[in-house]
Amino acid sequence: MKCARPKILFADNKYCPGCGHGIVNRLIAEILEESGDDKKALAAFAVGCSSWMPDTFGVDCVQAQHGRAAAVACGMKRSRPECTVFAYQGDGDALAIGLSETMWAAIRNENITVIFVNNGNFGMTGGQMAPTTLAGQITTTSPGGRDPATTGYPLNVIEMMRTVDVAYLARGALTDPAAIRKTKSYIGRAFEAQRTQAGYAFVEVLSPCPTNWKMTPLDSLTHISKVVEAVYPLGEFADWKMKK
Ligand SMILES: Cc1ncc(C[n+]2csc(CCOP(=O)(O)OP(=O)(O)O)c2C)c(N)n1
Ligand code: SF4
Repeated sequence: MKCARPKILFADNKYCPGCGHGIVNRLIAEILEESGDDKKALAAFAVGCSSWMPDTFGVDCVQAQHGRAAAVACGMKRSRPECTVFAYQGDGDALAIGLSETMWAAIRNENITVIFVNNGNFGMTGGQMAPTTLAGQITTTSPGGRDPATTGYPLNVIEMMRTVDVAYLARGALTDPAAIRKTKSYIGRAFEAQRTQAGYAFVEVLSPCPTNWKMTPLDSLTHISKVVEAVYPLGEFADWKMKK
């Protein structure tokens, strides 16, 4: 059975075969279309492989400077509160150059939705070490494996955000259809938080980068479920509805 592509995705994506970005793009498109928010969606796209998004994802958008997508999304939402605003960022973008903007949007509990794609490296520029790179992981800038003694430990940004008052935090994966469905439900809840004015919502998605990991797409998914999820556990970590 061929599933109809959401209309908002007006062209085939440009990511490498087996990349997780294409799946996450599709989930966001489905959620926006199913909720009717596609008519009033505004996006702040990041620098990185997500910079391909404006070529295929049909919403009004700003291509933010490196690391600044959350700040741009805050400005969009404050000036156009009737719109559904989301930032879409990779881990290098959101946690290396953009950690300050990422955290301050959360600390202010801005009423935006942030979708954060964690593939453990700087994908677009050739697989350099990112804040999320696992201890011992080989990248082009950690050829002997990441050494926490000199570069620190992998950054769990959801744990940082749990220390401030935000509406919604979740981490999903794309390892099989059940995981993809769960991730879709997390992204849906993150947009629901914005619709109900609950405040800041952040969904991290553990995503394969087979090209830079130098693995097959299938091995990349196994690597996430066997290795990456032990460092970045899946689940919901804050939920505004539970606070009431
Ligand atoms: C100020 C600035 N510094 C560096 C770059 C180069 N640059 C472009 S994409 C990128 C990496 C993005 O990696 P990530 O956010 O993890 O996204 P991915 O490509 O993995 O999806 C870098 C460093 C840039 N464009 N601007
Ligand atoms: S380099 Fe990695 S993150 Fe970028 S499109 Fe290719 S597989 Fe995806």
